[in-house]
Amino acid sequence: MRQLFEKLKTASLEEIRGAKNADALRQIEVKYLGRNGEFTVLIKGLKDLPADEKPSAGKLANEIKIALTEAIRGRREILEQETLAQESNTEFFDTTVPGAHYEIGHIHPISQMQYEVERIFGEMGFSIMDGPEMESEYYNFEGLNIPATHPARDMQDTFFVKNKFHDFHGKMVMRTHTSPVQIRTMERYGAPLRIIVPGRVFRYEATDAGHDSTFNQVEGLLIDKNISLAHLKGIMIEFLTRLFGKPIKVRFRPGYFPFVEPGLELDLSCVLCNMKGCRVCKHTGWMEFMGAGMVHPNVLKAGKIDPKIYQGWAFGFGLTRLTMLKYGIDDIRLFSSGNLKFLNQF
Ligand code: FA5
Repeated sequence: MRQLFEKLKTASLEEIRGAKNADALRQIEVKYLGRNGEFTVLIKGLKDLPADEKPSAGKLANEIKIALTEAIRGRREILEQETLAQESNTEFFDTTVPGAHYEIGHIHPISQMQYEVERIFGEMGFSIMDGPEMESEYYNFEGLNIPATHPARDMQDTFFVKNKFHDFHGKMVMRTHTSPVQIRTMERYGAPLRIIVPGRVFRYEATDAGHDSTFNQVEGLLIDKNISLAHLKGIMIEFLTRLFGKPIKVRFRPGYFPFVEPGLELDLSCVLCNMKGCRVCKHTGWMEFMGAGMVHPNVLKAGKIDPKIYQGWAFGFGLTRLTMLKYGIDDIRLFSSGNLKFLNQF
């Protein structure tokens, strides 16, 4: 009897494992465990065994029944998963349905303007420089001829950063302008130089439509022999004309910055009314554009350049304000607002 049971167990388990689909598995189940199944019939026969063999044979029959039931359940699960996988693979896929639309973002208008400025100055032989946004007091002020007691320090309210720095370099500040990179570049590369420095600057300032506490500037520095303000005028006319795509005039007015001598302010002909007079240029035909001047000898010395041999000019304009001018934007705060209705226009 035991041999019969074992033989049946081996044969049925093999068939179960080999069942190709749910129907085949059901037939195997009926064949062995159905009302007249082979295994059922054997169990029925247990009653004819001698009394002393009945308990062990009954136990064995029970174990085999559990093993078969488990094997059938396991095989059924595997077959169901296989069927599901096949169905998803062969599922109809309509290639004409439009795909999902994902927002991929684009370049911020100030960065777009920065790349344009870099391209134009690059074409005129200027290199693009970079410098740290957190600066030492030395590079932001003293090296630029603005000592601690100088009233010109009041021109730029400053965020000081709690941090230790070299004694000679003073405290750390968020740079108030891009001018510190003038000295860093002179120290590193010496003369002659022809660079622009686009970058973010920070001022402790109440914000309004025209002022922000974080904004972008572009510094310019040209150092060589026999350099005059005429070169600055020529470069700026060329730059602005290429940028606005129409002839632009510039004019100098006296201005004061401790790091230039003489210092000046540069205005450009109103790009909105072409000098006919409008509300934006206050009917003067001119717009304020930037500070500039001949680099002060003390600044050249701080940059380890001999002022008796070399001279040059520097300028600094607001890249954020230039972007406003180019696109007629009337509130500077829009740039950092994260307002997509605004940003998606560029
Ligand atoms: C300077 O920062 C000087 N470093 C510029 C300079 C460089 C002069 C080299 C001489 C030689 P000023 O503080 O004026 O200068 O700032 C320059 C430009 O930054 C301004 O013309 C203006 O366009 C922009 N600007 C100044 N303050 C703000 C502000 N709060 N928000 C937005 N733009 C500003």
